[in-house]
Amino acid sequence: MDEKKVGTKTIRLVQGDITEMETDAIVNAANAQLILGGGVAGAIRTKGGPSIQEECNRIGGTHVGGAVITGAGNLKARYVIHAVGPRMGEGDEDRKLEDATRNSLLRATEKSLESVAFPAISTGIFGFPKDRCARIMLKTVAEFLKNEKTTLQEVVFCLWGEEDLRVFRKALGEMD
Ligand code: AR6
Repeated sequence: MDEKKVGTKTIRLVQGDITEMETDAIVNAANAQLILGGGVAGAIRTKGGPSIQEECNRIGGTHVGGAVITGAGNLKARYVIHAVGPRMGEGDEDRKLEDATRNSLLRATEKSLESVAFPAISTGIFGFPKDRCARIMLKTVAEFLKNEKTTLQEVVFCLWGEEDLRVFRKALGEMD
């Protein structure tokens, strides 16, 4: 199952490179210093150009679980939402991942955006298990779309590999 309706809104799963997404915003898997390193952040830095890091530098940083929004430079999306997921082993990881997801949805709503694409936050360099990430992020998004007043109509999960897509598909299928 690659799509789930939450009322009139949609959660969708796709496989691919998040920097190619044409959603209003894409979410970066960021660190608290907002220094764009490897993985998703590296792809955003390379394809988006220097303005995104420059804007991050002006913001300076945010807490783990936080999310800040910048322009998207040369990317197809209009905004990048930099969500700081937990590093595995630092403690309280599930709650921090939930917060990072929820804060991203709040930033998108504040800008009246209709669509946003997420990567599997924390599951690369930060070492968070993918199945646990899928359950937490999908549940947080579904509850947000169901309960909060939001302009968002579609939330996409853009998964890098086929195996990641399978893991998210399974978690989406197991949701109430
Ligand atoms: N599109 C979609 N997903 C991707 C892409 C892409 N282009 N590239 C990687 N992934 P990661 P983290 C997947 O490491 O674990 C950076 O240095 C990847 O397979 O990007 O939150 C930052 O600056 C994995 O499943 O993020 C931070 O310091 C998922 O995206 C730190 O890494 C997240 O992997 C953040 O680490």
